[in-house]
Amino acid sequence: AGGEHPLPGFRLSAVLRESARDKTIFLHGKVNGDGEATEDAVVIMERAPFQAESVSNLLGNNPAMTVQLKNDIYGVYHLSPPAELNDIKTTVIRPATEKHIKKYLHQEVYLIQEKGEDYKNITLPFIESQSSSIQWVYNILEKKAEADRIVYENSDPENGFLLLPDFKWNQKQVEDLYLIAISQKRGIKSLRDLTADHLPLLRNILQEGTEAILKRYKLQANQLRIFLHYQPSYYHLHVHFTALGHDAPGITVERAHLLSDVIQNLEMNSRYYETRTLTYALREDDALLKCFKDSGKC
Ligand code: M7G
Repeated sequence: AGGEHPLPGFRLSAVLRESARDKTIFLHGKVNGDGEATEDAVVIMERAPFQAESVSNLLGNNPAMTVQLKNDIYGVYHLSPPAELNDIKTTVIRPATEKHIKKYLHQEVYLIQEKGEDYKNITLPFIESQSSSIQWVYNILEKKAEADRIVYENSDPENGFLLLPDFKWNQKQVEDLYLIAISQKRGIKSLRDLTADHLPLLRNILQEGTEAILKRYKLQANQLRIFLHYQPSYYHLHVHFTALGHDAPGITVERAHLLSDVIQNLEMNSRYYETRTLTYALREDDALLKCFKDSGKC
């Protein structure tokens, strides 16, 4: 739709969020779709992290530096970087759903204490009523998308997984390394579905995933933060691998569950995640929060 350009005729509707510290901006816009139609798009722009090698090459080549301030031993300069150092990573979601747009909008958040029975009575019916698509996951598993990005594959249909770069990572430097392992088996929605039956799968992800990352990126297992989200955004089991030194988004205590802890908990009690209360935050406009407020009328 709308020709070759990813954002034909982009018009800004709203700035959803921006962060001077993270050098990111999240936009909601309209683009031209088929014919007269317009489509919603979410665009995420972020300045790429520096790579020591390219900046040291640049500085070694006497680049033009315009002085902004000079005082004693302190100087601040403006340096126009060459194109390859001026990369703006741009993520486009199109057509974006209402949910995508809301995901990036700043909102008040509230904690939920979800008991095992709340999951069955409130959360599960809610998840099942949502049409949120995980087609992108199936595309990866079926090698219809991102096949050239796969870092490691265990093709066992029960206990296998695919490991590939998360789309949050530009793969240029390991400082902000971010990969995801996606279970070959379908139908495991989230942490809540895990039992001791899934231990072989989880151990494979931990063991083989860390080995593959060591081989390819030279980061050791003890330099990685390996975790699951609860709630996730996409209900097909996947595990996040991030560089420990990187403050990746989504690593807050109320959302991230270390894979090694998950494995141990299931070793101790197969029904651990079926029965225990799980705490997580929901945004003010999240329909699931409303379900909890209406005490289960979902
Ligand atoms: P999550 O815990 O379900 O939700 O993780 P989150 O997005 O709120 O963290 C899904 C993970 O998959 C995230 O880290 C996303 O950045 C990543 N991801 C999402 N999509 C749609 C894609 C995609 O199309 N390709 C790849 N490689 N990663 C994706």
